[in-house]
Amino acid sequence: MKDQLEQLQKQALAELGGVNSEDELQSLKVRFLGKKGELTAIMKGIGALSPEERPLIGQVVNAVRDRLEEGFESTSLSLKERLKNEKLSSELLDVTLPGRRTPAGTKHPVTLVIEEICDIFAGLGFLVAEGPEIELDYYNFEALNFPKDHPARDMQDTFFVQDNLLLRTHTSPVQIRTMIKQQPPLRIIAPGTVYRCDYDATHSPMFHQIEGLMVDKGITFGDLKGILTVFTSQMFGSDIGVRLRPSFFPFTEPSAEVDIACVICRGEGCRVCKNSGWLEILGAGMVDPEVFRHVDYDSEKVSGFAFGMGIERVAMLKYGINDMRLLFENDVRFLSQF
Ligand code: 2U9
Repeated sequence: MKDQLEQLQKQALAELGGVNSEDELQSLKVRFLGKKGELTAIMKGIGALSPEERPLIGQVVNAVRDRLEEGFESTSLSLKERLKNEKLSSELLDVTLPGRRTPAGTKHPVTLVIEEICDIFAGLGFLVAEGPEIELDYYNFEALNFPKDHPARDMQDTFFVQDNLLLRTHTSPVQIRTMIKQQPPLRIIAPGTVYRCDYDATHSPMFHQIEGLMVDKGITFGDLKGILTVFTSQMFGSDIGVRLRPSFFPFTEPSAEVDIACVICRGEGCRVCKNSGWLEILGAGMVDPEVFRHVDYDSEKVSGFAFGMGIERVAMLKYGINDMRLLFENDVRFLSQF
């Protein structure tokens, strides 16, 4: 029996040397020292020994149990230490390595142009005004003096939500709403998204506009020309040529279309300006008295000018983009160039 016990101790200590995890250690302990383990199994034979042999073997059993318990305890400690060191070295962090860059977004060219134009007009004392994109027919057409049979009011040109409700076709209703709430003097610009049924290389069903409105006593067409000249020179360069051509809009009288000298050929004639040397960038005019009547302004006492421009068109000219659809395809390789 003594041999058996020594053999068991040898076997257990040998297996302890190969333990690699807490689980293995635990099951080894159960196998050798557990209630149904190998040591208990050997001890069951003690009853069959002679009374002289029993205390001697009892001592050996105790010595083997003590030795094994000590072995399990020290293996458990060294295993914990080893696992901790392995974990630490696998998680080793080199704090001297350069950090990973988070890819930063860029502003959309339309946003850049809106911000630039708003900054220029802010410098001229204009405040930014905003309004809803889903608009009543009244604010979008009626109050702006569009006749009932005007083609813009057709379903082919305007997205109707309901009978009297539509996606605004310009930001002009913002100025109408502002005038209803506020008395002159007024100096506002209204940037925003607008919608029209139109789609090709130079038209998108969703696009952006900035419109401006100035109303006070004694505002003249000369004030309009002055403000627009400051704007075009700050936006396109102080030496840029500007010309006004007579035009017609239901909401302004007189009205004009504003051209700048072609930013590509500077007036020489090229493909972009269709050899005319000029690029149309704005519409403008003196606010029609009929519009003032709708917002209860007295056109005998005050007058005003208004203007409007399409942002995508300005962005295309400024950045040399030849297809408006590129602005809305959301290709980051394109958008991150501006
Ligand atoms: C009120 C009164 C008058 C705004 C104006 C234009 C001329 C104009 C176009 C430019 C290109 C629209 O995006 S575009 O197609 N706009 O030509 N807009 S005057 O006149 C107003 C606005 C509001 C109450």
